Amino acid sequence: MSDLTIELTAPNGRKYSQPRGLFINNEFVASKSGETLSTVNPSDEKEICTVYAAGPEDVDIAVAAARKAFKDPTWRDMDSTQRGDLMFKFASLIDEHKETLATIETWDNGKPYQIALNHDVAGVVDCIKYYAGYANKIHGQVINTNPTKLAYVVREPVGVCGQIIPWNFPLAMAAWKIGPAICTGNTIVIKAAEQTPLSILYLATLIEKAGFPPGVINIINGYGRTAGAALAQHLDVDKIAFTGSTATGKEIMKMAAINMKNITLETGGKSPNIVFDDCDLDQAVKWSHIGIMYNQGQVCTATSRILVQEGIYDKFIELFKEQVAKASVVGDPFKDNTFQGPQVTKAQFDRVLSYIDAGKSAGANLVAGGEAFKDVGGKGFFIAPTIFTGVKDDMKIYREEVFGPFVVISSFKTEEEAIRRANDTTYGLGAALFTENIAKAHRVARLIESGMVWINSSNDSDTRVPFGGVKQSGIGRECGEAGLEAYTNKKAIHVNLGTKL
Ligand code: TXE
Repeated sequence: MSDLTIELTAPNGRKYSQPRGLFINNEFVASKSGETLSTVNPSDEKEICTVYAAGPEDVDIAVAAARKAFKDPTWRDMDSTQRGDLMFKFASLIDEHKETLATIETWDNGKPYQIALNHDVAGVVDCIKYYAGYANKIHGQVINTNPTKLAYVVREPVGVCGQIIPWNFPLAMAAWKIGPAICTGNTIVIKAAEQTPLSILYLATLIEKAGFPPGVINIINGYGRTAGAALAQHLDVDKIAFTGSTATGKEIMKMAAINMKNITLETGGKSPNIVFDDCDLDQAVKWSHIGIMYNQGQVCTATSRILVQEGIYDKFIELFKEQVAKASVVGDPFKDNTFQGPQVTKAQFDRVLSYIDAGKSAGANLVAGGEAFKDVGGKGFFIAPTIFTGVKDDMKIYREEVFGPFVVISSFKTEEEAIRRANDTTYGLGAALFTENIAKAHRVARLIESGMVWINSSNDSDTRVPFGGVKQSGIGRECGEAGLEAYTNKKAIHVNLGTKL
């Protein structure tokens, strides 16, 4: 057996072949330098395996493969319905392999298996199918100018797209990038996060089976500062799509400037959740819990700042605390009733603990959690769901993204104050609001500075609906028809039908 595959048995007993190579030209290959990276099970802190890590020379090879495929008539001139068919086939293969994909996702990332299966992988199938349907519906335009001129617009693929994804939803973030790029006829080099390299390599095994020509979808693992930076700076990459931290997003913007790449960024957030005193309190409590604690709190749109109107502040805290104690079942992510698994890595675990320390030393009131959760065999990066109340707007824990099961709550008096404080952030990704007053709901939604607003709900996302932020939460949109924008260029063609000089 070559070292490009390893036979593994996951903690739930599932046996499968794990690819370890870089997926370039429909083949798994070793990195040129032989460098590897190690990935760890966050539930027990043991290494799962190592995979090959791309360096700049591997990025060159992957980009060259993508460029060759982009120019090759097999892909360039493929009938758009056929391109859609390949994507539908890919979606069915993902569905057939969903248990293995979800197993790997849970093992490598720590997210509960039931969620990995029924949300993450189901969402991947949904997304690829959605964009498959778009493949033969990308239309241009004819613009009426005058009788002796014909002006029409064709939508063309951008070219070779570099895509850099994070570790919180490894497969789902891959799908959000692959779907719109491929249905519009681009070719891609996608780099997974070094913390979660495994599921995407298994996904790669389905690409050739689906019938994609070599070089259309290339998948590499590697570190951000080497492989990611090489992709962002590459002169033969036409577009960069990135999901990750705001700080890295800014670095990517600078690197992408080298050849003025088209860029889309989806970065961090500190999304507010405004709970008015005329809300359905029971529902507000339940959605507020999901809004921050889902996926171990590792969600860019997590509604991590709860602002509660003063008349219901004490009651909300009492009920919210009860809800967290009841619904945030922390434990082995392979157990069916687990809601919260470990944080993805030791670094993220330490980061959350450091914010817990910051909250305590700033004098915020700790009402739940505030420490590591040790009841899962004494191992793993588990954090007790943490609630701070009485949090002041200038505290670090109120202003910075924590990315864990960690929420801050404070009270407000008026609608005007709630809007002002909700917007008092450099971020602008999501915002939730709870009220039974329909006019107030829409009035506030309009004034919130964010890419998404949830009324009487939190953190809904749907492949068909645009997703993205304003301010320092990003540039551009993913999902929905809007997600196609960044993957096509509009070419204007002017035809002279008889204007003589
Ligand atoms: O993110 P990075 P990290 C936030 C969250 C988290 C913090 C740090 O607050 O705690 O970011 O996480 C690649 N050139 N989010 O350090 O660095 C990297 O390899 C090119 C929010 O993991 O942004 C990975 O593939 N690429 C977020 C990806 O960028 C680089 C999800 C994300 O890593 C690079 C994740 C470089 N110089 C973290 N440096 C969200 N919006 O959902 C890193 N990368």
